[in-house]
Amino acid sequence: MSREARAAGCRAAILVSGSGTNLQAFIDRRDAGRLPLDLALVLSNRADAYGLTRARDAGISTNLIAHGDFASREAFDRAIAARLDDSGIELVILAGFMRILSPWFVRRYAGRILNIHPALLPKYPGLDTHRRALEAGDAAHGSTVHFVTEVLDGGPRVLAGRLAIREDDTPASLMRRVQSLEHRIYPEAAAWFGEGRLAYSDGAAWLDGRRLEEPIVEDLDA
Ligand code: NHR
Ligand code: GAR
Repeated sequence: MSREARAAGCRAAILVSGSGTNLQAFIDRRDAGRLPLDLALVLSNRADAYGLTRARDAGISTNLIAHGDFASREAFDRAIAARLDDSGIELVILAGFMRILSPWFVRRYAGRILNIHPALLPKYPGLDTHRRALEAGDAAHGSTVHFVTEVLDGGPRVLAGRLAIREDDTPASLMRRVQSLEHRIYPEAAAWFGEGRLAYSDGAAWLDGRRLEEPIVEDLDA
């Protein structure tokens, strides 16, 4: 890799399994000149992920690594890691990536993997979060950017976007509003990493040299 390519900034890969609207938010912010990251690679485990099309349209290298082609989770993860290493990736951004990563992978990229989970963590790790928040009668819901560790959806939290649940909300309406909030907070948190303001150390997230005991919370009602 040339010195010039490195100078462009922190080389990031975005991993997607689906529509990739969060990926699109990163691309839009890059195109606006406000993303201190080099979006070097988009990787998907699904051939039909629309995120791959978005990446190609944006001139980003893409890679398909189909999990079904591998005998084990770790063999799949090793193939992903090989591709990330080939591209000199320094930050791995999970954006609607639906395969749980093995402890081996998480240790290999310790402190360099971010995920966004559609809930106000530690509430509702796992799947079906919008329905669960509604059924619990919660007043608020949202999404949380966190570092990925071996604990599923349990790594140190960085930034949460929060909105008020409305009387007439359905899982679908909540999902739509949560996604549009994600498009604001996820590139923002990743930008902090690119600027060297955000780091992972001693099992915690640190922002501007301060340990985050709780995530930064933004109230974003649209
Ligand atoms: N990997 C680790 N180690 N830790 C995390 O916190 C991770 C992770 C991989 C993905 C995203 C996560 C979410 O935000 C994420 C966090 C997939 C599943 C899941 O059950 C759960 C949580 C998340 C992503 N996946 C099934 C599996 O067997 C497959 C489901 C499918 O293929 O559709 O991997 O919600
Ligand atoms: C996002 O809402 C993200 O929080 C969620 O999937 C959506 C992906 O949308 N992630 C998970 O549920 C992870 N298990 P996108 O593909 O349009 O960015």
